[in-house]
Amino acid sequence: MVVLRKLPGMPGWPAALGLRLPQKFLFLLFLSGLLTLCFGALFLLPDSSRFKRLFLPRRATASASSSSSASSSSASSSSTRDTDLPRSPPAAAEPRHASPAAPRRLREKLRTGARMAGPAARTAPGSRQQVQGSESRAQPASGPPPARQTRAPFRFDYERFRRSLRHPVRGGRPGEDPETRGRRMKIKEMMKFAWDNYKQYALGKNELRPLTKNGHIGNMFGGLRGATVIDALDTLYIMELEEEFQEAKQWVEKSFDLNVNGEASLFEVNIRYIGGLLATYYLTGEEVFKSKALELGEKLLPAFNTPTGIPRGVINLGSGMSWSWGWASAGSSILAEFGTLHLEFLHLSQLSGNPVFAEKVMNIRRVLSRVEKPQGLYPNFLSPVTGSWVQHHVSIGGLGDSFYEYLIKSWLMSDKKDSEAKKMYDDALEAIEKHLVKKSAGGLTYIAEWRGGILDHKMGHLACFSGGMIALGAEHAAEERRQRHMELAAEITSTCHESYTRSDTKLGPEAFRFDAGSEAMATRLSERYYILRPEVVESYMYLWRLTHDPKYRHWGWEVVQALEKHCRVEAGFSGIRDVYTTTPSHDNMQQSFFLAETLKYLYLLFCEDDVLSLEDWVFNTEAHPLPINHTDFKAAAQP
Ligand code: DMJ
Repeated sequence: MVVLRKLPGMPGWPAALGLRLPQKFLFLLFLSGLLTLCFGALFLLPDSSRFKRLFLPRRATASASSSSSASSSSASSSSTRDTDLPRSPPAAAEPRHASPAAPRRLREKLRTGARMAGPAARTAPGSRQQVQGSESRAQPASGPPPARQTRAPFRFDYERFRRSLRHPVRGGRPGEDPETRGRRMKIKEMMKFAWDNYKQYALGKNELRPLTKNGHIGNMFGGLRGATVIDALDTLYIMELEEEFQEAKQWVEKSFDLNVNGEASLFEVNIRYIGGLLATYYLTGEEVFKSKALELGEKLLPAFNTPTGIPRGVINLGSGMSWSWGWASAGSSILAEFGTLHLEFLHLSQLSGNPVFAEKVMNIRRVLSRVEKPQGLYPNFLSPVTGSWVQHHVSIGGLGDSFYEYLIKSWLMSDKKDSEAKKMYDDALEAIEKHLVKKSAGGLTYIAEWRGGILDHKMGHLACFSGGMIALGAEHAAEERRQRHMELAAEITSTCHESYTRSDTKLGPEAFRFDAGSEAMATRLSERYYILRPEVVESYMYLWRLTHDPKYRHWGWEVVQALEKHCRVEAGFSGIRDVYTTTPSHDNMQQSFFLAETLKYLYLLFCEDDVLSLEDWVFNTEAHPLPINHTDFKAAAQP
C-alpha cells in the first residue's frame, strides 16, 4: 500500500474510493496483476532469502528451487543428494507451485527444472538410463519403491570374469623346444615390422600402403579411422609387444573419434572395430575399450529398423540411415553379414546390461530358423522386408562363410548351452556334406558352390576357414560324427594347402577350381591374387591344436617363409597380384586383417595350447578372442 500511495499520478486510497465503477474495476484489475507478479517473483529469489522463507512454505521452496540445488540439510556429494530427493513425481507437484497467474517465463523455468533434474526425469519412459540398465527392468512393476532405494548402476564384474578363466591368457611355456620358440619369435618380429611401418607412415589411417609409404582410408568404415590400430591391439598384447600396445592404446584414447558421418559396412565395423575393442577389453580390463565398443554398438542399432529386423548392410554412422548394398540383388541383405553379429552383440549386452543388442541378434536367429531352407541349405541373399530368400546361391566361402562359423561358436561361447545354435549348425553341415562336398578326380576333397541346384566346382580362399571350423565342431560332436567330421576337416585343410603348394610363390590364389582338368588352381586371371588373407593358416592353427599333427606347424612355417620372400617390402607387407609368378607385382596394401588374423594365427600355431586356450575363448571371424561364458559376470554396484 505504501508503494501505491507513492506512485506518480496516483491520488492514494481516499481518492481511489471516490472512483466511478468502470474505473474501480480497472484499478482492481491492475492491482491484482501487480500482486501476482510480486508473488511470482518470490520463486526467483535464492533459497536462502528470508523474504522467500516468509511467504512460501518450506516444502514448496525446496521443490520449486529444483532438485539440482542442494537444500541446506541435504548431503554434500552430488550422488547422495540425488537419492535424498523427494520421490513423489514432480509432474503432479508442479501445478501446485506454478501459479496459473505466474508470468510465462517463470512457469517455464519451473517446468524445465522439474523435467531436467527431478526424479521423474531420471525414470522417464524411454530415457537412456531406463533402456540401458537391466536392473531397472527387474524392479517391481507396481507399488511404491522403498524410500531410499536407488537404481544400482550396471557393472560388469571384470575381476570375477578373470578368475573364471581356466588358463592364463598369455600362458607359461617352460622347457619348450628352441626351434618352436625361434619360429614364434620370427612371427613376433614380423608383427613388429608391420606395426612399426603402419605407425610411421599411416597411423590413424585405416591401412598402410607399404610401397608408396602412406595411408589408405577407403570407404568401408563410414569415416571411422584406425582400422589397423583396432585390429592390431589384441595381437600386440598377446605377443607381449608392450611398447607397441601402449602406442596403439594411446591412439584409441586420444584420437579414436566415433562422431563420424559416413557410410559403413555394418559387418566390417562389427567384426573389426567392435570385435577388436571387446577382445582388448576382456584381455586387459581397460575401460576405454569397453566404452568405445558400447558407444559404437549403439550407433549400429538403427540398421535393424526393417520390417523383419534383419539389418541392412550399409549404415550411415552419423544419421543412422541404412540401406542395402547396391550390388546385392533386389535390396537384399547378405547371410555372412547379418549372420555374423551374434558373438559381438551378446557381449555388448553382457558388458552394458542392456538387452537390446542380444534381442537384435536373437531376432535374426528367429527369422533364420523359421524360413524354409532349400534342401536344408542357406542361400546368401535374404530380403530384409519380406524375410524370404532372394536368390538361391549357396556358398561356404564369400557371402555365406562366417554365418556357419558363428553358429558353432555361439554354442561354444554359451558354454554349450545354446542348443538351438548347435542344432542349426549340425543341420546346415549335414546339408553341406550331402550337397556340396565333392572329391576331385585327383582325390582332393572340396566344398563346391551351389546356384539354384547347379554346382560350381570352385572354392574361394575364404572357404578355407571351414577346415578349422569343422574340426572345432567335430571336437564336440557325437561319436558317429566326430571321426567323419575330423577327417573332412583334415581333407579340406589339405586341399587348401595344395592350393598354396601348387603355386610358384607357395601362397594361395583368391579362388581355385576343380574343373576343365584343373585341380586346386586358379583358372582365371582375376582369381590369381593373394591379399595376405588368413583363412588357410587359421585352419592350420585349429587342426594343430586339435590333433597335434606336426604337419600343420610345418605348413604354417612354409607360409611364413613365403610371406617373407614375396610379400615383405621395405616398409611393411603387401599383397601380390599373381601367386603363379615369382616376379613381384605388389598391390601396395597391408590389410588390417593381416595383423589381426594372419600373424595372430601363425603365432598361436607356435605357442603352447594354453595361450588363448580354446577352453576359454572363441575367436570372432576377425580372430579377436571373446571369452566363453563359464559363469554369469553381471553385477549391480552397491550404492
Ligand atoms: C576377414 O576380414 C574376416 O575373416 C572375414 O570373415 C572374411 N575375410 C577377411 C579376411 O580374409
